[in-house]
This record gives sequence, C-alpha cells and structure tokens, in this order.
Amino acid sequence: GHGVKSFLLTPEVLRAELRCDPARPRTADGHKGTYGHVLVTAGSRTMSGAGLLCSRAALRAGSGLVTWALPDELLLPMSGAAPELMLSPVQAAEGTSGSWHEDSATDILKLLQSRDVLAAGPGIGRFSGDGRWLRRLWEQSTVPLVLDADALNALAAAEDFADWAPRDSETVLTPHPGEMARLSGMTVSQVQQDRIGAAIGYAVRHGVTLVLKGSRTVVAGPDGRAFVNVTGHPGMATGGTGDVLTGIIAGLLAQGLSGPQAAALGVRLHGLAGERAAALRGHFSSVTAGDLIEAL
Ligand code: NPW
Ligand code: AMP
Ligand code: MG
Repeated sequence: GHGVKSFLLTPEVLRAELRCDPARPRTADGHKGTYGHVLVTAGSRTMSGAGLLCSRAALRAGSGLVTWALPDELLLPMSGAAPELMLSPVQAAEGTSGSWHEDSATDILKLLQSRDVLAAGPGIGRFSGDGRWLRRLWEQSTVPLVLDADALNALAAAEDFADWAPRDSETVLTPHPGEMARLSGMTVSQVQQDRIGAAIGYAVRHGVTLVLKGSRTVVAGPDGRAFVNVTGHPGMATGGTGDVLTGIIAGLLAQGLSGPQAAALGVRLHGLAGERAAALRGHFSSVTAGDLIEAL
C-alpha cells in the first residue's frame, strides 16, 4: 500500500538495505570474548527443552559464550545436556509452576553486568505474576533484548506497558500470530490478513524490531521498513522451532548486529537450516527443532 516499504529478504537486500554481510567474516585473531556473551532466561520444569534449544542455537549462531539462567530445580537435570553451555541457577520456581518474580529479575540483572545480550521467554510458562519482573528487565537492562513466547504473553498482560520507559538498546520481539494477536489486541485472522501492516504498525509505535513468524515471516524495524522472508517450509511447524529462532537472533546480536540485521539474517538462516535439514532427512515432515541447530 501507499508509504509501506517492504522488501523480499534476499542476500542482496540484506547487504544493500540492512548493511549486513550474510557471510559474517570473523577476524583471524578473534577470541571467544570478541563474539559476545548471550544470557538466556528460558525453560521451566515441564519445558526445559525450550531453554536448551534456545541456548544451543545461540552458540550455533556464533556467539562466543552462552549462559543459560535456569530455574534452580533444572540445574542438576540439565547439567551435561550441552557441555558448551554455562548454567546459572536463578530463583525462579514457585512450587511446580516455574513462576518468575521480582527476585528473578534481580538475579538476571546481576548476571547481565557481564553479558552482552538477553534472550527471555521460551518455555517459562504462563505464570500468575503481574509482569513486574519483565518491566524491570525492560527498563533496567542496558543490553540488546530478545523477547519471545511467555515473555510476550507477560508483555501483553501488562496493563501499564504504555508507562514503561523506552529502552536505549535494541529490542527484538518474535511473536507467532497467536502471540501477536495478544500483543496487539487484534484477532489472529486480523493479524494474518495484513501481516506486513501489523508488524510495521507495532514496530514503529513501540520503537522495536518486530518479527511476525509463520509462513513468510515478516521482520519490521522501528524505521517502518519490513522484510519478508522467503526461506523455510511447513515442516518447520513443529515444537521448539521458535525457541531455536530466538537463540539464533540473540547469538547474532551478541556479535554486534543491530536488531533489524540480527532479526532479518536470523530468520533467513533459520529457514535455510530448515531446508538443509529437510534435504538431509529426505522429507520436510520429519524435520525437528534440534535438526535446525545441527543444520546451522
Ligand atoms: P489457535 O489455535 O489458532 O487459536 P501459545 P505455544 C496460535 C513453549 N514450547 N498461525 C494458535 O491459536 C514455548 O516456548 C516449549 C495462527 C495456537 O493454538 C512457550 O513458552 C517446547 N495461529 C510455550 O511452550 C516446545 C497460531 O497460538 C496458539 C500460529 C507455549 O507456546 C514447544 C498456540 O500458541 C514450545 O515452543 C500460526 N502460525 N502459531 C519445549 N520442548 O520445551 C500459533 N498460533 O498458546 O502461545 O503456545 O506457542 O505452544
Ligand atoms: P513457534 O510457533 O514459536 O514455535 O515458531 C515456529 C517457527 O516455525 C517460526 O520460526 C515460524 O516462522 C516457523 N514456521 C511455522 N510454520 C511455518 C510454515 N508453514 N512455513 C514456514 N515456517 C513456518
Ligand atoms: Mg514459540
């Protein structure tokens, strides 16, 4: 429509419009500190896999270091699950619900003093809390932030979101259409009828990078431009693939990409990994989220 700037997300568009080199060269003398340190806050007792997938994907996207801040009851079961990861238990569990509360935010902000990116939300559950923990992370963290899944549900439920202080660092939100409907107050079918408009509207209004997932994922930047992904396939409609995308985007942010760059390159690579995984399996229906990490 008039005034809507949207592009198909090709490597040429990545280079020309987003000044992003898809080859991502590393300098010969770089070390793990050069490539950033991601903090992942994800997972709960019944959804530990979401945290593991997200954290492993951040490593596979090239982050120098990844720490998974996990509910303390998961520390023992998860140790050794991925030896490259560092684990940091936080007081997140209340009973069996895995609720996050204000003390969790205190723990996470402390950990962030020596980390470069925060990815929050996959598998943390629909806790009863009022979202104050998220407001503290939103307002008090000074690193790029990726919010997904239940962090988006907490954002949607926060009645005072309009009063939250704007962030000085990059913010990337990665809703699927159901989460986008909750965030924007639209229905899923309204979102799907104008995916580009919905994504741009939210991104501009809130000054964030908005990744509206699904077939032909839309990446909208706070400057009002949108990029439509062309990679991937319906075999990626399977549990955990979104958690992997969150980790990939966080891993790219850790390496210094901007929100729109990391989101656009991340969704493109995520889809390409899906295509490669399908070729390896022989049929796209058999692709799993873990396969995407292996294919990256
Ligand atoms: P409907 O049915 O159409 O009305 P939820 P979730 C809609 C974790 N996981 N197009 C759709 O609504 C996540 O990280 C953990 C249209 C659907 O019923 C979260 O923390 C895993 N509509 C948590 O689970 C692996 C769409 O939204 C509803 C749509 C819950 O996440 C799995 C479902 O969304 C999972 O990643 C689309 N493309 N996509 C693990 N191994 O630990 C979704 N909807 O209620 O937000 O639940 O996405 O399953
Ligand atoms: P989530 O719903 O959070 O697990 O995320 C699902 C992931 O799979 C997102 O990256 C979607 O873009 C991707 N996906 C889901 N369905 C399709 C589809 N039909 N075609 C391509 N990608 C899809
Ligand atoms: Mg998800």
